[in-house]
Amino acid sequence: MKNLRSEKSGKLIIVAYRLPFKLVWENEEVRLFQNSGGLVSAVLSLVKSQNNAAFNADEKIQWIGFSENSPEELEGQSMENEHFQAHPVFIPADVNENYYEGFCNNLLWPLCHYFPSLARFDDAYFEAYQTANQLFFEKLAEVIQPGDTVWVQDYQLMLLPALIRNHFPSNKVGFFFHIPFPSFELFRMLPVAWRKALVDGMLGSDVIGFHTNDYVEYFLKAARLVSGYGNKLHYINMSNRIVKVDSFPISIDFDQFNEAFEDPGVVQARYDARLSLKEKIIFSVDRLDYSKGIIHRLRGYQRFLETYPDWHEKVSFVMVVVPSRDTIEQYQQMKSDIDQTVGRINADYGTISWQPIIYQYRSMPYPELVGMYTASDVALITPVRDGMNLVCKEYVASRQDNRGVLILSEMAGAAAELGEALIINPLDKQDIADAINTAFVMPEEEQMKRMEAMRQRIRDYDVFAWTNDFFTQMTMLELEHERLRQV
Ligand code: GDG
Repeated sequence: MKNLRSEKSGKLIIVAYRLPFKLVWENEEVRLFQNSGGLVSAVLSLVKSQNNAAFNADEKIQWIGFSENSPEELEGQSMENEHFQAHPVFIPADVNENYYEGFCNNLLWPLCHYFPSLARFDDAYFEAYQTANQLFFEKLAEVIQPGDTVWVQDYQLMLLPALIRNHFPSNKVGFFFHIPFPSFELFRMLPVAWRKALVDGMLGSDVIGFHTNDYVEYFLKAARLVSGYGNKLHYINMSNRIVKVDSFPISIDFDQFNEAFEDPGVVQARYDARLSLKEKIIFSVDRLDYSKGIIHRLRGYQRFLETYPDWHEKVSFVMVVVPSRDTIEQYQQMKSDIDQTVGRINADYGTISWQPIIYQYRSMPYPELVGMYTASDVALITPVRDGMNLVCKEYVASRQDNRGVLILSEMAGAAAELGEALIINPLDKQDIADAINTAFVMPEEEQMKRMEAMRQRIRDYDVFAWTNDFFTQMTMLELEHERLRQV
């Protein structure tokens, strides 16, 4: 391909619900402490590689997001570090409650994860969602200049692309949706005006990205049925411009996980785990969320203990659950269901010398996490719905030794890419139980064959390839727009 770099490229502006920085006062100025999230390192790598035409990599990346610090605290402060400039958005507490906890987490999250019975429809939620999207837009309007590229993230900001398009029609806008876009039968449960606002909001973008082709298809159907826009080969023609809708399966920093295998902290954690646990180790880690299928996993493990008694005393299941959204009632209820189920299984099967489940309700430091990934015989990943699921990719990337078996739910976006895993239906206890047994008796050569194939795929399409892919599409679309302007 010809050099796509355009002289006019401006800066890159990312808008996401949360700023990926902690803003902390130090020596009379506010300093940014960067989170080590995947998006941050992916974007940084784009800047470092300097080979993308969508924006000017010499300029600092602008990041707009909600900050828990108060406006007074940050008054008059310029917040930047070597690569980023942060622009906090202040959302009044009452608006944020109806917006983030309400519309986002009590309505969009359950609906998109196929839990319509948990979805709460409240006019105050939608009003707050509009207000909050407008607040993000106002902050963006202070920063944006002609030629800048905006990359909007996720379901908290579905109205933002159209706001940008209406006020700054010539800027490039990308949008990425990190959770499942649901089938139309679910999406249509939203009130007519809301679903139209959400679809039209997203269609303000030039490129709209999802993790899988299914989500792309579902969105295209919603665009057709809700807003009347048909498409040709994933291009939606909006009379004066084109929108490209495509799948970009998010990934991880493969090298980081692969190389961690030999880190002293990881080696120690692996050694400790093997020493203190039984001969077969199963591991899982996720945020506390009903979409992650934690209860289903426990039921599957219970069925495994019931139907495969030969493994009693020989297996340890280490289950890490990271606290999340625990101010919401459903999450508190779920936590207590999990606690009870773990207690019951340990009480029914445990002995003086054997605890079937080792359960931790707190996050794990990184070296221990990779220590567990690399010590375990099985990663048991059973979401009942998951946009992608990065934990399974991290497990595979960590297995430099090509050992271990991934058991993966067919409801995770990652299942579309990781066909060599043992794919299970998380609602089917017996399926989970049989898969655990199959994994335990799987010959080493087969483990290695499956693992190598999955590792190669993630190595080839890591998080840097993902970001690069997205921005290449943005640039190609811009060239197409230029071509159309000339005909
Ligand atoms: C959303 C979508 C999509 C977790 N516990 C610990 C820990 N983690 C890290 C994992 C992984 C990340 O958190 C979780 O990522 P997931 O992708 O599994 O899940 P969500 O948070 O639900 O993310 C999801 C994702 O967005 C990206 O688009 O894949 O479908 O729901 O990186 O390693 N890290 C450490 N200790 C823990 O205890 N150190």
